[in-house]
Amino acid sequence: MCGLEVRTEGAEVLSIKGDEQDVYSRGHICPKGVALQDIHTDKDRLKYPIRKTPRGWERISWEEAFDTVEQKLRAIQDQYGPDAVGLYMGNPGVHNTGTGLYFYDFANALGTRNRYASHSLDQLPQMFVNGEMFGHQALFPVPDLERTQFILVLGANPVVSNGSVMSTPNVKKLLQNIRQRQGRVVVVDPRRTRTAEAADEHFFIRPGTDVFLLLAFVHTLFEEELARPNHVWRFTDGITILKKAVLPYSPERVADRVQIPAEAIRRLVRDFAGADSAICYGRLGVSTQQFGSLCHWLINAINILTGNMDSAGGVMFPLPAIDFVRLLKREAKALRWQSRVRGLPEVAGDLPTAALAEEILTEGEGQVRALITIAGNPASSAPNVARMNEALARLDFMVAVDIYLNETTRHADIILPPAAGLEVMHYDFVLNIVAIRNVANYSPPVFPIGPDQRYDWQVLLELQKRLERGNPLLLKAKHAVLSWLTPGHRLNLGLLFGPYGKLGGRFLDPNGLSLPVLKENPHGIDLGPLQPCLPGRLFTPDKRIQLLPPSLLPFLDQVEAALESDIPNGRFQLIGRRHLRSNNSWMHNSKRLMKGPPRCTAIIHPDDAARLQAQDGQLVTVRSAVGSIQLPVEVSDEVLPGVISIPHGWGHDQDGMRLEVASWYPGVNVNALTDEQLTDGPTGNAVFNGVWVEVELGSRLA
Ligand SMILES: Nc1nc2c(c(=O)[nH]1)N[C@H]1C(S)=C(S)[C@@H](COP(=O)(O)OP(=O)(O)OC[C@H]3O[C@@H](n4cnc5c(=O)[nH]c(N)nc54)[C@H](O)[C@@H]3O)O[C@H]1N2
Ligand SMILES: Nc1nc2c(c(=O)[nH]1)N[C@H]1C(S)=C(S)[C@@H](COP(=O)(O)OP(=O)(O)OC[C@H]3O[C@@H](n4cnc5c(=O)[nH]c(N)nc54)[C@H](O)[C@@H]3O)O[C@H]1N2
Ligand SMILES: [Mo]
Repeated sequence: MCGLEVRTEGAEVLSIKGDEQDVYSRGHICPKGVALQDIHTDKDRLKYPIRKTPRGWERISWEEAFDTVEQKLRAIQDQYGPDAVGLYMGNPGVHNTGTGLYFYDFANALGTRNRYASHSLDQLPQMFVNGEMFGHQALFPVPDLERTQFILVLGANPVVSNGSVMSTPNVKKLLQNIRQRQGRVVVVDPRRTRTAEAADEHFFIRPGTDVFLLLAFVHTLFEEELARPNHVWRFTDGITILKKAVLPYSPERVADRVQIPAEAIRRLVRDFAGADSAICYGRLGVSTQQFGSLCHWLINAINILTGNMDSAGGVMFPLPAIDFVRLLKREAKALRWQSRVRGLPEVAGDLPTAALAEEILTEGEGQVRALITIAGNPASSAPNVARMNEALARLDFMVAVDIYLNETTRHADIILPPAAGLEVMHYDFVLNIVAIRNVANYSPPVFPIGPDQRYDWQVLLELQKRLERGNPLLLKAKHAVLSWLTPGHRLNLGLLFGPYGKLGGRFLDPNGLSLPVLKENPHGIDLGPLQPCLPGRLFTPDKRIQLLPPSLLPFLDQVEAALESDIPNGRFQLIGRRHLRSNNSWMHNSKRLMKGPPRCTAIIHPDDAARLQAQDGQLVTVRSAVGSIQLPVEVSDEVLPGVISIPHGWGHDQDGMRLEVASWYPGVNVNALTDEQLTDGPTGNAVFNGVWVEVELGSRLA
């Protein structure tokens, strides 16, 4: 979402800088923005379709590629039914305007219930709780970072990640501003991250125990009568049952388990409740753990109980220029079907990715026999990659819409590479639903594409035309309309009829938005800070909020059992780590991003290092219930004793990949350790944090 100033000469990039005049990012840029140049010129980036043959990969025409995909996938669906073709959509899908605009039509046309996405490796618990409390999975409460007097950050490192479900450039500056206006920044994390360093206070927490801390937080709000109403209480039900539910969880009871003293928890609650405005914000670290959904539910409850939901300086709901939340209303459902093998739930049309491998590997009716991946790398990003690799290798047919030959796409029979990066236009219609201000910004493509290239939306539309079933005449008419509705038309319609549009919220207003208006404003249009909008924007049928959604109740019993269970002795708990110059698995082919000391290391505390007799740089073996890896150790008191921090997105030494720079710095894949059978109860979301592992010095294999 950073505005960029790209200087070019002919087909060459001269420089990429932050756009000083951008209404949102005001000149901010991170190293990945600059590295767009490397993606653009990367000789390994695919630009035309390739097919796997016994002699290796060979180039084929788009026509031939589409013909083959059509014939193979149709045959499989004819024989085994629509669900036999699986679909996996990865993270860059939401960062590519064309992919986002055409994905849902395509997915619906494919008609499979075996749809998977990277959000079940990420924020699905948050989405599920949004659905249960606010009636729509995509209605995210977003920190009003520019006006708050207090932010409590749990399991997020926004200084490095640029804020997730709080999309904003320059988080560091915004946190500094809070402190400058006498506000407070408090971080709860098993590791002293760069965000923790930028905070007033950092509490180390034992991984996976946030649910206890949050229960104790709510307990204390009630016990010390610190709850404070705002307008949201008028349409909120269940305060009394919540009070009863949290009664057993006093700070004194949970303190040892979370490793934060009871008095510190009580003081934190008092500070938070006493602030003029406050935000309880939790992200990936609390989402991808065993009680992810409960954590996000409690975070919402804390914001509601302290009068910080839908109020300035608290958490608020964006109203983007293209109201993607409203447009997705039809998709905002959950629990309509389950995965075949393990019965994991559907949310918003997707099944959890943790179920994908077994759906491919388990024979019988309803088995996934073919797979389409779009901008996804599950062989790197999903838990238990050994099993994922086994599954992908077993498919009858696989097609990848992707720009690289990597850990996942090497399993494909055909790769359909779309244009990307500087070649495509951009409008953040997805990310604006989680932005800290309402803004609208359109970027034209910097470069035209070559005659042999295709845009992502062209690829998806062509696949839809070839694979959709129904009355041929009706389909012909439908596809003609879809072909006429170019991405530009779609954006323009979304803007025109949107909340600020000339034909929508600002009817006949000459300043109302449309695509031409955005094109005249290359630095973007600021639509102002987030505004209170409840109960109007709720999607619950009765326009009320359930403070304790009934679907979560059964999982509270599991929390009680977990709190009473013993902790294994001498073992470590695994946590993840993001780096400013990495982006999940796919930006490691840029030399400029790969500079510096090795990053794929295991950080452990000096006490643990002493116990293992391990020194900086020595190899350790890390073993879990599903696999083991060897990597160099980094000794630092930035992590809690008993914690081991390993980044994801590495392990680029698999056979059959074509990523030269990445292969010089392969690292190892931490998801060889994570277990796809371990998931968040209500959603089936993957668990990456808090996984128990054993660590020993040396590279002895099990
Ligand atoms: N252990 C552990 N595992 C994790 C995480 C963690 O913290 N720890 N994080 C999780 C999270 S939050 C996420 S979101 C997932 C991500 O999971 P995925 O989305 O499956 O993986 P990515 O690494 O983002 O891979 C993106 C893919 O998109 C391709 N690509 C890049 N740009 C484009 C483009 O413009 N068009 C197309 N068509 N393809 C493109 C890349 O080549 C790559 O194959 O990983 C999850 N996995
Ligand atoms: N530079 C960079 N930026 C990125 C990405 C990237 O790969 N690189 N990925 C993008 C994506 S896909 C996403 S989803 C976002 C994620 O953005 P964030 O949500 O900010 O995620 P992380 O940076 O992984 O931070 C998670 C934090 O949780 C901590 N943690 C781990 N376990 C626990 C626990 O049990 N309790 C608590 N309280 N904390 C815990 C970890 O130590 C870590 O500091 O970042 C996005 N931005
Ligand atoms: Mo993510």
